[in-house]
Amino acid sequence: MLLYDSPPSGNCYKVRLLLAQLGIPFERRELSVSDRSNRPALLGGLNPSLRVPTIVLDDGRPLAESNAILWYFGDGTKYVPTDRYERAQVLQWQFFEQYDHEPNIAVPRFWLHYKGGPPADSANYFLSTLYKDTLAADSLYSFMTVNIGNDIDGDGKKEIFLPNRHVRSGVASDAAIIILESKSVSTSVERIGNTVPEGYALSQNYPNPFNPQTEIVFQTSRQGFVSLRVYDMLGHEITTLVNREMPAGNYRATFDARAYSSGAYFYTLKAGSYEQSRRMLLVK
Ligand SMILES: N[C@@H](CCC(=O)N[C@@H](CS)C(=O)NCC(=O)O)C(=O)O
Repeated sequence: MLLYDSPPSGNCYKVRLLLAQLGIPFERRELSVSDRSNRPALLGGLNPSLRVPTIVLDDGRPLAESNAILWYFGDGTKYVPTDRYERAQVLQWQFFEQYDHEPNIAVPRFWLHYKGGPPADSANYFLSTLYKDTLAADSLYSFMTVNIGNDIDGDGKKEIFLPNRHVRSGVASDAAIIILESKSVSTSVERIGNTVPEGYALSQNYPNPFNPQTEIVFQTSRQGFVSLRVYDMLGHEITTLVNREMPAGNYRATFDARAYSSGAYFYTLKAGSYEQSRRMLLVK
């Protein structure tokens, strides 16, 4: 049995812990959580999301999703009850863990560990959402800043998460999180000149390689909806630079990649039926 594993991943830890508790031997293949370039070759065909944990059983069948793996090995042992209501309670906890805890607490903590530090320009952010309507009197709140630096809701502004660092097991009101949203669109797009170009074009970014900013020049020959998005090597969208109706013209977009790690990225311009992608290299 082979577990595709990553040491800092909480989802992987759950699987290693249960297998150890049950005394089930397994082999491990460690994958990096930051450099994901070997994932398609290793996990393609095993797990459509290319994520860890992914386990390959002795008979060759793959299984993904940490909680499905826990259920597979736990069922029939003391870790999964037989009573119908208690089984449903296990699922209740597992869905809570993936839907509420993992993205709001675990992932921001992970980013804090790997990226670190408060935003350099905190004055440019305003309080957008409080995860809990009211903070509870018996919880201790100390919000740590995690600059995820991503435009999560696609409105062109960056969000920052501030999870509470004093989270006690089983105390729901501890799981508070503040979301800050940048006041302005985090990337600038300016029109160059007033001419109306002939045809559509997307230029190679300049400078390239770059750190941390680069400029992407493009032209549109008709008024219409334009999107310019940046993707990582796996095709995951990491930010939206433009997503709006624009008059025909020449434009220069600035991509600020200080929140991202070194590597190759793609940017794609879509306008009407025109679509063009180019590659750029961030070297830190
Ligand atoms: N819902 C999945 C989440 C798995 C997941 O997010 N894995 C992370 C590590 S904790 C990963 O592989 N990240 C790299 C990537 O998304 O490509 C599970 O519970 O197994």
